[in-house]
Amino acid sequence: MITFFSPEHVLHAPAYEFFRGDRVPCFESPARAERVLRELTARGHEVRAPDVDSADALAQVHTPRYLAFLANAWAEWLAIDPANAERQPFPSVWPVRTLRSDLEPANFTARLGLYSMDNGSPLVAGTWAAAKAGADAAASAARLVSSSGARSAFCATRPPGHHAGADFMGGYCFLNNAAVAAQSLLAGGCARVAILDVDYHHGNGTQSIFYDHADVLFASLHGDPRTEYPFYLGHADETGSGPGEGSNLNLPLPAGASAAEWFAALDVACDRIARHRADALVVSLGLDTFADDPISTFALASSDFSRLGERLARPGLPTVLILEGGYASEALGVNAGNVLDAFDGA
Ligand code: Q9C
Ligand code: ZN
Repeated sequence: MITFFSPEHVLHAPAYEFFRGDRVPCFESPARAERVLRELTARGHEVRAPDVDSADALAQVHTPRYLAFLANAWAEWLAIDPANAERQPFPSVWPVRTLRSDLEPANFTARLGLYSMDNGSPLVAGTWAAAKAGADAAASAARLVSSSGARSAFCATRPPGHHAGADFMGGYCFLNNAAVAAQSLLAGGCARVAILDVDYHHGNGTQSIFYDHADVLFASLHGDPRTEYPFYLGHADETGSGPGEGSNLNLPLPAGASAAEWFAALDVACDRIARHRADALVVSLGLDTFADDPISTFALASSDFSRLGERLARPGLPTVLILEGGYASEALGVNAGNVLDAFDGA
């Protein structure tokens, strides 16, 4: 299948994030996408630059004031002090319960907190350009499968997207690429879309964006939020709201779950997707379910990613696969390649 890859991803290369109070090198690094690109190229996959502007889809997925903040954030940060060019901004205050989030404070750090769910999403000069190019890749993949008859397309995107909500960043994510793909598929004529999120972490942003939509099913298997990030969403009792009641399926698994448990949950998610009668499938393809992932606790082997690819092809739907997490950089290319090659071969 064709892979969309935006070289601008390298513009998002923050120096550090926080871990237990210390600054540590970012787990979400440019090396991730480069490993995937190298392996897919070696396996003979065609790689294309994005050729669709995601602006229309982004305006459906995110709020105007969040998009404006993200696009201008670095310029505002520099305007405070030119020496900020060498510093990473982090939020330090958030509008939690009882505080107002309807008003935008003038203060930059206060707005950064308003538009963040955590302090784990470092923002740098090129973040907007990299994230926008990733969203363009998602829109490009959606157009390819909805209008050219292609069976599938992959986006080797970073930064990832599934923790980003309508008006907030979080968990290394800024723009919700999977939501952009789903929205683009709807705009391209699909009446019903299913999103399957197989990242280790619950895709809180994607769930929240489509929570009251009947036409978009969100199904996710992930580490139980009682112990795993993002902690505050992803429980089994979250089934959708209003018209979307019944169109959200969470399958939390205990930390340390085996590959057998994981594939059993995958079957449950696929059964639900079959009942949704979707016209297209979006896969949030996190690879942090890998046994050697440095921040996750599931146990998939590289060969299990072939099994996943074969399983994803079974519904027979036009499918957009989008890279989310996965931090064992050395194995990332092989694991992504195994999913795609098994999908193509099924
Ligand atoms: N310092 C995705 O996989 N917590 N995001 C990291 C390590 C946040 C993961 C803790 C994990 C977010 C897209
Ligand atoms: Zn993840």
